[in-house]
Amino acid sequence: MVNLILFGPPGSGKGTQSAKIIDKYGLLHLSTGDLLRHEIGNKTPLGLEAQKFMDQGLLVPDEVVIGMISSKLDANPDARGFIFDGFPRTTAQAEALDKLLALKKTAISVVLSLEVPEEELIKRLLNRGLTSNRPDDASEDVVKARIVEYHNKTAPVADHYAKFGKFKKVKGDGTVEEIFDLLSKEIDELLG
Ligand code: B4P
Repeated sequence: MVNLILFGPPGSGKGTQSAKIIDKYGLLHLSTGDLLRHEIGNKTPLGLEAQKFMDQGLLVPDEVVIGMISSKLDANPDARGFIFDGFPRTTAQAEALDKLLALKKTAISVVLSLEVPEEELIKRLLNRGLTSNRPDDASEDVVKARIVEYHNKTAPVADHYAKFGKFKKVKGDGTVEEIFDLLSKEIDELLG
């Protein structure tokens, strides 16, 4: 079983590349951003709670996203492997994920980190904001708040996995296909 984390700051292309990876490798895609937007779209209590944080560019509380991921893992016992997109985003989430996977007698195989210059991230997100209707892409202030959250809370997740030799950086600026080729090489190596 192969379990990947696609890691990187907001706008680094995690969602874009995940879509291509699931097509090629048949892994199950778990994107906390997509799951949260689904809850918001259905106006569930969880969604209404999450929206307050997301609209300000802040991370949603750990217990909310950990609970969502735990349910998805339980609901898919026969998956060949998972690609975690946008999760874990804090060290507490990473520790919880390690425990959840250990209960299923598996573990993270590798964390692939998309490295993109900050000015390119801001450009991509504001550009998506022109058409996406996503409040968290709509203004430069909120986009910058997301990048600050990333540096303060998410970047330390890299150290958590580097300790186990599972953290790899991949160049994340270039065309979508160029980046996908680099990611595919890493995954092919893993699959042997
Ligand atoms: P996410 O939905 O995870 O989204 P993201 O970080 O904005 O983007 P991603 O890196 O996937 O970029 P994408 O491919 O879309 O998070 C949204 C919010 O949800 C968070 O801020 C937080 O509030 C909440 N949340 C989610 N998970 C959480 C967690 N675990 N804990 C707490 N809170 C959580 O690409 C972005 C844009 O760039 C697109 O327009 C794309 O077309 C473009 N693009 C992609 N690759 C490109 C390339 N190579 N060249 C040019 N443009 C490119």
